[in-house]
Parts: sequence; structure tokens; C-alpha cells
Amino acid sequence: MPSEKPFLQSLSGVSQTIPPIWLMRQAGRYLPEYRALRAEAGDFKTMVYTPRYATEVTLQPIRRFGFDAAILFSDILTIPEALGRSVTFGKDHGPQLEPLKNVADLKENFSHLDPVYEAVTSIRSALDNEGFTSTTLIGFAGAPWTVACYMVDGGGSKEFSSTRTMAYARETEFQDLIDQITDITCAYLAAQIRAGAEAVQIFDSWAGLLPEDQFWKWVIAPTKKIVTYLKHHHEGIPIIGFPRQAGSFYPDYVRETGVTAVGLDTQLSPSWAAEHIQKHCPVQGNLDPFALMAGGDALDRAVDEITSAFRGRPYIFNLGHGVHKDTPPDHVAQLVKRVRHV
Ligand code: 1CP
Repeated sequence: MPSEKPFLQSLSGVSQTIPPIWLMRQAGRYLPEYRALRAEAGDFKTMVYTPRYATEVTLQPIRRFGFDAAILFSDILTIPEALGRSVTFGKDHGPQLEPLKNVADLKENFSHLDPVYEAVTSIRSALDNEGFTSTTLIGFAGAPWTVACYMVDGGGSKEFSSTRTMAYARETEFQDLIDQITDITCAYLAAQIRAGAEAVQIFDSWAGLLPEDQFWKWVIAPTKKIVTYLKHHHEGIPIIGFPRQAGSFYPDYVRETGVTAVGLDTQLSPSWAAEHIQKHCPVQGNLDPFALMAGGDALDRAVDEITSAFRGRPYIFNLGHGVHKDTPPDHVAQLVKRVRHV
């Protein structure tokens, strides 16, 4: 029987008058209850690898706003750790990794990821126990290209010059790195699905750095492998791809990878995306996080522009990137009301 959960309905191609809504980074520092729990846990990694904390943090935005989907509280950088790399999360700057010099140095430790699956199972039962039975649980991973950017450059450099140079200068070794990340990501997402994830999202936050031939090699090809693997082992599992800032390559990405739905970043015009992407698959997005930060009439207008462009075909309301940490929670409540016409 097809699911009656609104989020899964959209992913299965059913268009709804009121679109389902969730937000990337919906759990996080803009919520006072998150900051309180983070202070108690002491650091971010403790929250990620302690199922009790990961469960609580995942539920926080669901209790406040009643989103249609909850996303596992974790990070894309669990994979570098499972490949033997050290990762630290500083207080106010992004993650830091020891830059990978030789791909031969990787040492896989898959059991490092066990607490993540435990968290998935615990989140699903907490959602049901608290009455959120129509809320879908999303699992996720970083796409191989984006994970490689952090592993090779060692942090959120925004330019990732070592990675982008290595992809040309040491192509065979870089391909080996991408292949290793791809393989472990297939197993990681399959294990999240077995643990209770009902859909998965693949975050390719740095897809927009690549020219066309590189985009096909490092974004499309590995993503297609993951999608093919998951569809083979878990028939019917919805897979959302998010090739952020892929611009004119979005249609190729959708067609070639076989994703069920695609996340749109803030820079795509909703009317262009409705014509060139949404005709082929459900879309998710793409409110500017700064319109959410602003609130008021500007927020309402930005929401209406998106809902009117995507109305009539299946879509999921979301941001074009994560919630900014200085966003007033009241504005999120305003957004949800506007989308649901209440
Ligand atoms: O408390 C804190 O200070 C930690 C901030 C934080 C949070 C809340 C980090 C560090 N990660 C997360 C959680 C997280 N990361 C989730 C949880 C679920 C949710 O969305 O509510 C998810 C899905 C991610 C995914 C993630 N991590 C991405 C892909 C999406 C995106 O934002 O583009 C990326 C690139 C990361 C790396 C990362 N981890 C943390 C930060 C600050 C970053 C970005 C660093 C950079 O800008 O390069």
C-alpha cells in the first residue's frame, strides 16, 4: 500500500495542494533547546555519536514546528572518520580534518558508524511514541565529491584548491579515493535504511565548483553508483540528490543519476526549475535562508513565489541551503503557517 505520509507522497509523484515541508539544518544553533543540549553534551561529536542526544536533537524542531520530515542528526564527516581520518569540530569555525596526502593512508573502520544506526532506530521509535506517526525519517550522507573536498583540503576552505588540483594532476589516485568513499557510502546508507530511515538525501554541497567534464566524473558517476546500489538493495527507497549550485547541469544530474527527487539551491529560478526539472521529477526547495532570517512581508512574498511556481506538480518545500544560526525561531513558525495556509 502506498504510504499516506505527505512527504513520501510527494516523492512518489503525487501532487498535493499543501506541500510537505522540512528545512535543511532544522536542528541546530538557532534553537535555544539545541544550544542548551549542546552545552550539556560539551561538544558536537558527543551529540552525533550518542544516540540519546542525536534522538533528542532530531525531535526538537519536530515538536516545535511539526515538520513533515525529521532528518537524522549527524554530519557528512562521519565518513572520513570511518576511513581513519581525524575530524574535529571547533566552537565557532567549521570542521577541521588532517589533510589527506596519500590515498594509500586510508584505514577503514566501518564499526565507527554503529552509533549512527542506533540513533536512526531510536529516532524512529521516539517519533512514533510522541505521536509523530506521519513524520518521515530521512537518513543522509555527503556525496563522494563533497566528502573528498573536506578530506583532501582538510576543512571548509570554500575554494578546495588541493582537491580540485588533485582531481586533474593525480586522477588515478583521486578516482581511488572517490571509489572508496562511494563504496562505504553505499553500505552506510543501506544500513541507515535497514535501521529505519524511510528516505535518504545525498548532500553534494560543493558540486557547483566543477566544470562539465569534472562534474560528470566526480558528481554524476559516483552518485549514479550509489543510487543504483540503493535501488537494487532497497527497492522503492526514495533518494533525494542535492547537487548544490550545479546550475545548468541540474537536468543532466537528474536524468543520469536516477535520483527520485532533487534539492534546488537558492540560485535556481523557481519558474525555470518548474519547466526544466520538475517536469521530470519532484523537486525540493528553495527559499533563501536570508529571507527566512528577515521574516515579515519579505518572507511571505518569497514563500508565495516558490509555492506558485511549483504548484500543480509534486514538490517539497525547503530552503535552498541550511537554516542560518541567527534565524529567529518565530520566523520559522511564520514560514510553516504561510506554506500550510493556516
Ligand atoms: O553545534 C555546532 O556548532 C555544529 C554545527 C553543525 C550542525 C548542527 C555541524 C558542523 N553539522 C551539523 C549538523 C548537520 N550537518 C546535519 C544535521 C541535520 C539537519 O540538517 O538538521 C546535516 C544534514 C549536516 C550536513 C553537512 N555537514 C553538510 C551538507 C549540507 C550543507 O550544509 O551544505 C556539510 C557541508 C557539512 C559539514 C559541516 N559540518 C558542520 C559545519 C559547520 C559544516 C559546514 C562547513 C563548511 O561550511 O564548509
